[in-house]
Amino acid sequence: MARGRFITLEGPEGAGKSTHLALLAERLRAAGLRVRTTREPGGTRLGEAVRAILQHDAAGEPPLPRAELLLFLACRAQLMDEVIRPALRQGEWVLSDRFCDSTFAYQGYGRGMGLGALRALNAFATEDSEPDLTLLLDIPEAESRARVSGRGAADRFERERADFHRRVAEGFRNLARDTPRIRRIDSSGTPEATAEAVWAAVQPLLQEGERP
Ligand code: Z5A
Repeated sequence: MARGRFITLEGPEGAGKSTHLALLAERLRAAGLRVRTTREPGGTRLGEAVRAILQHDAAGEPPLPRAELLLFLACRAQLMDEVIRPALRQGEWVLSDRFCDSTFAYQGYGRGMGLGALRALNAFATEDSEPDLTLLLDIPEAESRARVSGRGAADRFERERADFHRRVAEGFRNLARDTPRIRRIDSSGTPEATAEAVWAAVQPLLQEGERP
């Protein structure tokens, strides 16, 4: 059985990751593929429990930056072994709302942790697995703020200062520039325009699958 493909969607808050993950999953299913969707942090019982700690201080105190990093990586290790690797082995396509590049952007560029150490720790958590393709949905900071404002209580990341979000957004762009598997997609237009750009970006993977 052919191995499935692993695609991640990344970007600042409100960039449209959840929206486009759902649209892409629908389109791939219509093309006859079996598709599994997941998210980080989350996607497993452990991951969803830790998500509440990471985003909403469910433990009763905010995690320190190193603890925060290790919690994200613990979620990733669990998700990798429990969901992603088995699905790929079964020939499914896996779409994840955030993955390792969020660690590099938020904990690396945002919190100022060294990228070398983050890459090594991420490799340990994933046992050296990487996405086949990463779609970076990019929007200007003002647009990101506008999309997330007015949708209820802000989570721990949404409450971060503007300069944190600026470093994260810049970090994502640097990662896209330096990493061949990352495709940057302008997500500031209509959802339809972004969906078409996403679909165009996955074509090489689909065509690979058609080769004998
Ligand atoms: N984090 C981390 O620090 N380190 C890590 O390693 C990982 C994560 C894995 C998880 O939040 C937090 O964890 C995240 C980083 C950190 N915090 N932040 N910030 P999340 O991923 O669950 O939350 P989010 O990024 O804030 O998700 P979101 O706000 O739901 O954004 P989204 O999924 O990208 O957007 P959306 O829900 O699809 O769309 C947002 C709205 O925009 C929606 O109302 C749409 O109708 C609207 N909109 C307008 N135009 C468009 C277009 N063109 N396309 C799509 N949507 C559009």
